[in-house]
Amino acid sequence: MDVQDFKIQWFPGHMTKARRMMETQIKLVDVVVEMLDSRIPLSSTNPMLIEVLQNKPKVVALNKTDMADPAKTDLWIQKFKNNGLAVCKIDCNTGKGVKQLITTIQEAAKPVIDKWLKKGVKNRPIRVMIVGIPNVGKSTLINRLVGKNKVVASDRPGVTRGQQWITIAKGLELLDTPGVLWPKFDDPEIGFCLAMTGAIKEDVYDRNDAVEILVERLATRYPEQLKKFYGIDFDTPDPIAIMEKIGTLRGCIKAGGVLDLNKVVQLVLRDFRTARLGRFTLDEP
Ligand SMILES: Nc1nc2c(ncn2[C@@H]2O[C@H](COP(=O)(O)OP(=O)(O)OP(=O)(O)O)[C@@H](O)[C@H]2O)c(=O)[nH]1
Ligand SMILES: [Mg+2]
Repeated sequence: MDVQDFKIQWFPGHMTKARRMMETQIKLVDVVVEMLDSRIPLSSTNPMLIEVLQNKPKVVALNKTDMADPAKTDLWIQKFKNNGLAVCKIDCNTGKGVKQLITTIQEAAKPVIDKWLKKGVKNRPIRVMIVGIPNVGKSTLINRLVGKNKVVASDRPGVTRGQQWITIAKGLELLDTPGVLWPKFDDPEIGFCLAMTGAIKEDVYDRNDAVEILVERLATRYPEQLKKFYGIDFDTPDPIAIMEKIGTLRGCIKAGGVLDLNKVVQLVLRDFRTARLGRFTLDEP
């Protein structure tokens, strides 16, 4: 299975609605935080946002750093900085980096605040809109900042539907938005990365195809981790042979002693998505 043959049956209507809502709200916003998944900093960047966000100051937040390859995350951070972007690495599950993110947002808002001060406007809260692909952790960040479960966050794409402003401490107001994808992926690689990290619902792509590509990729880039975690050995990154080995060891066998490929696929996907298998970055910096 070549990643260039990987297909996604697309496009959910509520995303168009979400985009329109963003276009309306952007007028009220001082700073935009684009949350990316640090396992796929490139594939999780929404090319559509450039038009929608106009020239608002932007801060990039690389989330889920606890699940990504730390060395690659640092390379990505450097790359974003080289491109002149304000960028922070965060982990919303533990709150690591969140303080630094707030500081960076305040710095990005400084020109706007100075303009207000000239007009005599004091103590106006900074309005921040959080945007990003589905399931990247936008609602989790807001809950962490407010210190309670103000908005619903859950491990499924498409949880947030409406938009709501939430006041947090330090003179900030945050707007949670529904995760947005774009109508067409220029490269099947992007669809693959979004599918594997959980931004796309499973009913629009072939899970077995996707995991075959994933296993081949991990076996090529991170062979030692794969070998160690499953207690297997291999010389070439042949995904089917590797999945057979995993299946045999883990008892994914159907009646008659045949390999239950669906079960292996489910297992590998779970181990990958929970990061028990290891910390991986799918997009190369
Ligand atoms: N490991 C890890 N998990 C995270 C992190 N941030 C969020 N999550 C998990 O990711 C899942 C999705 O989080 P949400 O906050 O609902 O994502 P969202 O971006 O609001 O998703 P939509 O509303 O569907 O667009 C949840 O299971 C979170 O617990 C993180 O930094 N690390
Ligand atoms: Mg949400």
